[in-house]
Amino acid sequence: MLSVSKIISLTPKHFNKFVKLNTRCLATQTAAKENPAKEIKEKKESLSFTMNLFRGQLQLEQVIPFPKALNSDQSETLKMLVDPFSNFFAEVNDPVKNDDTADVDDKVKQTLWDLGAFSIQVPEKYGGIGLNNTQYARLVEIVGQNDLGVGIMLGAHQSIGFKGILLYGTPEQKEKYLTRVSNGEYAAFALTEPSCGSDAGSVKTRAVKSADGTHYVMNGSKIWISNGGWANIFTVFAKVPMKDPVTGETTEKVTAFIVDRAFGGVTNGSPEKKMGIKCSNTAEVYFEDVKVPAENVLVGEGQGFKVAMNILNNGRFGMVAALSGTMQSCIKKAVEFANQRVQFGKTINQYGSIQEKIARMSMHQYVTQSLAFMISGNMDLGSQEYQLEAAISKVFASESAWYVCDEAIQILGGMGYMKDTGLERVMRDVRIFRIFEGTNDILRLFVALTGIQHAGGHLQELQRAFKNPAANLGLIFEEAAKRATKAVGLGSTPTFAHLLHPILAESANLTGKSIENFGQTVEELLIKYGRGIVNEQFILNRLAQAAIDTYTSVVVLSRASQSLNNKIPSAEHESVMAKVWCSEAASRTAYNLKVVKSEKSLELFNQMKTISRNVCEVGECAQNTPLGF
Ligand code: MYA
Repeated sequence: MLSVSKIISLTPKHFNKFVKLNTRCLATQTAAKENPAKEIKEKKESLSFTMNLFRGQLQLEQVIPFPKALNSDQSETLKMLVDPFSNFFAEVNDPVKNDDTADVDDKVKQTLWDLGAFSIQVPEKYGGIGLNNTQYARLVEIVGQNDLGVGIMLGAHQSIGFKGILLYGTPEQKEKYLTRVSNGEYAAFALTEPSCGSDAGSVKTRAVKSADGTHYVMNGSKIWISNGGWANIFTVFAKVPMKDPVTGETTEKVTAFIVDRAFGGVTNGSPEKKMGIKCSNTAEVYFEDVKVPAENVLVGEGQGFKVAMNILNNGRFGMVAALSGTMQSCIKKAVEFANQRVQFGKTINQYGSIQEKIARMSMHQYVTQSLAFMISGNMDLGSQEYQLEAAISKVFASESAWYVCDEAIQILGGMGYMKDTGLERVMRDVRIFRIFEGTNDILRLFVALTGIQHAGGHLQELQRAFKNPAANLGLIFEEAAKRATKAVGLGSTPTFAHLLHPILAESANLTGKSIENFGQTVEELLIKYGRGIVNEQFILNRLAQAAIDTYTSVVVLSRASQSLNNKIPSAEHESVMAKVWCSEAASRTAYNLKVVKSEKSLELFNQMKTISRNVCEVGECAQNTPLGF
C-alpha cells in the first residue's frame, strides 16, 4: 500500500506547505477541539456554488438546471395578478407626482392594500395572498419597472419589515401580527443607528428584562428607517444584557423584538429629505422606556444578529427583481429613442457606439433578471444556503441599474437630462440601492471573506487529518490524488459543458477555467497571507469581483441553456448574450486573479494607500494648484 508520506511526495509543493500552516490558517474559531476525526466526518458539504468556488470546486446543485419553482396552478395565479399590478401603475399611480410631493396619496396606497400588494407572501389564513418567492419576484419586477419609491414602501414593509415574523414568528406571533400587517398597518425594519451602519452588531439600543421576566424595557434610537413614520409594527434590534450560565459573566447580545407602536414610548422624527425614492417615508424612530412583552422576542435572546442577517439575506432577491424591472424600462426608453433619432443621415441605432451600449445594457438586465429568478427559485425549492449568492446579486443588480440608467441617459443625450423623460428620477432613485441593505463595499468583503473562510476551513480540515492519518485516509488520498494529477498536468479543469446545450460548451469551458484558477489563487493567497488576508481589502475586492463574474456566468449559461432546450422564442438572443457575457467575464476574472498575485499590483495598491493617506492628512485635495496659488 502507498504510504502517506509517499502520497505527499507526489503532490505539488503547496500541499506540503499547507500542513505546516498550523498558526496561519483561517477559521481557527471553528477548529476541532476534542475529536477532530469525528468532526471531519460530520462536516456538512456546502451546496452553495459560490462557497465552493473559493476551493475551485464545482458545485452545481443550486445552479443547473435553472430552477423551476412554479407549478401550473402557481403560474396561473401569478398570471391573474400581473395585469392588475400593471394596470395599477398605468392607471392609478403617478410616479412624477409621488416624486414631486415626496408622498403617496392615500387613495393610491389604499388601492395597493386592496390589491394585496402589501402582503404578497403572507399566508392566506392571515389575510395575505400567500405567494412564493418566485411569484413575488415577478410582481416586484413590475413595481421596479414603474416606481422605485413605491417599491421601497412595499419592500420595507414585506421584504424586511415583517419578514422576521413570517420566517421565524411563533404561531401566536404570526396570528397576532401578520393579520395586522396584511390589513392596513405598516411594518418597518429597525436596525441602523447613528453609530451602527455597516457594523450591524454594534447597536446601542438596549432592552433590559424586568425583574419578574414578563417584559423588557427598551431605550434607544434608530435612523433612516424606511416606513419609520408610518409603521405600527417594527422589527427592532436591541442589545440585551445576558448572564452566561457557566461563567456568570454578563454580556450584551443583539436580540430581535417585535415592537408595536401601541406599547407606548415609540415616536418618530419628520420625514427625511432625500435624493431619490422620495415618496417613500424615511424617518428616525425613538424608543423611550418602551415596555415590550417577553413573548415578543423573535427566535430567542441573543439571536438577533443572525435574525437580522437572515432577514436581509432572504429579502435581497426582491431588490434584484425590482431593479431588473427598472432596467427594462430604461432600456425601453433608450431603444425607442435610438430607433427613431436620425443623425448624420441614419437612425442612431445603426452606429456601433450605440449598439455596444444597447448590447451591454441588455446583458446587464438579462444577468440581473436571471439572478433574481435563480435565487427566488432556489429558495422556493428549499435552499437554505444562499447568502453569498444573495449578496452577489444585490451588488450586481444595484451597480447594473446605475450603469443602465446612466447609459440610457447618454443615448438620449440632452433629452435624457430633461426631467420630462423620467430618467433623471430613476437615476436619483437607483443611487441608494448601492448603499442600503448592506453597502456594496461591505457585501463584497462579506463574499470574499466568507468564501475564503470556507476554503481556509478545508485546509484546516486537512491539517487535522494529518494529525490522525489512520482515521482520515480517505480524505488524505482524495486530496493527494487531486493534487498529484494536477501536478503532472493530468488534472481536469472543472467542466459542466455536458450539462448544457451544446452551443454553450465553449463558454462553459471558459467558465470552468475561471473556477479552477479561482481555487488555486485563493490557495496561494492563503499560503502567502494566512490570517492576514482579512486585512487585504484591495485583494478581497478583486476576489469578490471574480466571484461575481464567475457566478453570473454560470447563472446565465444555466438560463440560456434552458431556453434553448425548451426552444423558447428568445433562446437564440439569450444564448448570444450568455456567450458574450461569459467571454468578457472570464477575461475580467483572469485579469483580477492575476492582479491579486502580482508584485507590481501590490506596489500600486501601496501607492494608492499613500495617496489616500496624504489626502486624508490634509483633509482635502493634497496637491498645490498648477499656478502655485
Ligand atoms: S437595513 C440596514 C442594512 N444593514 C446592513 O445590511 C448591515 C451590513 N452589515 C452586515 O451585513 C454585517 O454586519 C457584516 C458582518 C457582513 C459586515 N448571513 O464576525 P462577522 C455570520 C448569514 O463577520 P461582523 C436597510 O438598509 C457570520 O458567518 N450569516 O460579523 C433597509 C458569523 O457566523 P459564525 C452571516 O463582522 C433599507 C457571524 O454572523 C451574515 O459583525 C430599506 C458574525 O460574523 C450573513 N449575511 O459583520 C430597503 N453575515 O459566528 C427596502 C455575517 O457562526 C427594501 N454572518 O461564524 C427594498 C426592497 C426592494 C424592492 C422591493 C419591492 C417590493
